Amino acid sequence: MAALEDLFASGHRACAGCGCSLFLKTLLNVTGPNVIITEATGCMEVISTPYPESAWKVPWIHSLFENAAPVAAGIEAALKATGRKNDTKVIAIGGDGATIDIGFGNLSGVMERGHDILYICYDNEAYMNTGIQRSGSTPYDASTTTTPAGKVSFGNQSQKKNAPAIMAAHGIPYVATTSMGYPADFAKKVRKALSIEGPKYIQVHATCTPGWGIDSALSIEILRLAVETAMYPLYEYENGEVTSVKKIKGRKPVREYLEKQKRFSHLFKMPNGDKEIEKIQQIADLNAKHFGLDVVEKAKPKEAKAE
Ligand SMILES: Cc1ncc(C[n+]2csc(CCOP(=O)(O)OP(=O)(O)O)c2C)c(N)n1
Ligand code: SF4
Repeated sequence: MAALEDLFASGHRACAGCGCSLFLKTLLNVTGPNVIITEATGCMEVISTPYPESAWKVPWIHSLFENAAPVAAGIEAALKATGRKNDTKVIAIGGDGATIDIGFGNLSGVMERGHDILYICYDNEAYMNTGIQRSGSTPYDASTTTTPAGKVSFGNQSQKKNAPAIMAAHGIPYVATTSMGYPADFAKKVRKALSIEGPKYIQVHATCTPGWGIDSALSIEILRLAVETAMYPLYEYENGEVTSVKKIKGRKPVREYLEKQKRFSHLFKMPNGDKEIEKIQQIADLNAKHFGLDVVEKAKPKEAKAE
């Protein structure tokens, strides 16, 4: 069997252990060549297109920070108007800063107008390209350069914005969360999204090694811990209703996820850090309750007593 050609070429400039570049490579393995990509400025654009080089072997267009969704919508409309839509898929990509903060209004408009595009937000939970500033998707208590942990603060004091729920509230046909800790789950959801006509939104959890302060060799393990602790629940919405969740057998305490990352290391050193970890545990517990994530072991039938 012929080897699959990598449509996202090696030699780009991502850091070792970057979950976001793994996302791009896996995405193109799923889509194949018949795809047009629009991408908001951010780390994944910068590492893949240092002029005059490009890692992209498919049609790819740069857009402004806030504009990836409208540019994709324009391409989709033009393909339809010129009778060239055929099976060509149009995918817009943005980081969480581009998607969940600055491009959120534009994205909402595109979803509302029913364009046949797939929008994928790679969620590394901060503005990494410009130096690890907090975004609306940064988790509670994470230390970033704009929410530094120190004597007066435990780090980011607002909760992660629930962007998938807001996308689902548009009543679009498909919304999903996934994680690069589970590439097969990611591939399955992208395939499903691309088989559906209309606007689709996928949010994929992906590591940033310097931004999270992690050992690059632990990238996948840490992403899996986010799912296994219910810090990053995986689910699908179809037409506004939750239709599937990734269940968790023997949910792990959030400590196991937090302790491997420098962005949370202050919680293990500061007075009252334990109380903050308990608050984060409550966030995970709520996720588990809301989506029914915990696998409940069935009680074993009691053995009949010998007469
Ligand atoms: C309107 C506008 N504001 C700010 C910037 C500067 N800028 C470029 S990339 C970026 C951060 C991108 O963050 P995110 O979307 O989370 O992607 P990441 O870098 O984490 O991959 C910023 C602030 C810009 N290009 N345009
Ligand atoms: S800074 Fe973070 S997001 Fe950017 S290439 Fe490095 S690991 Fe990936």
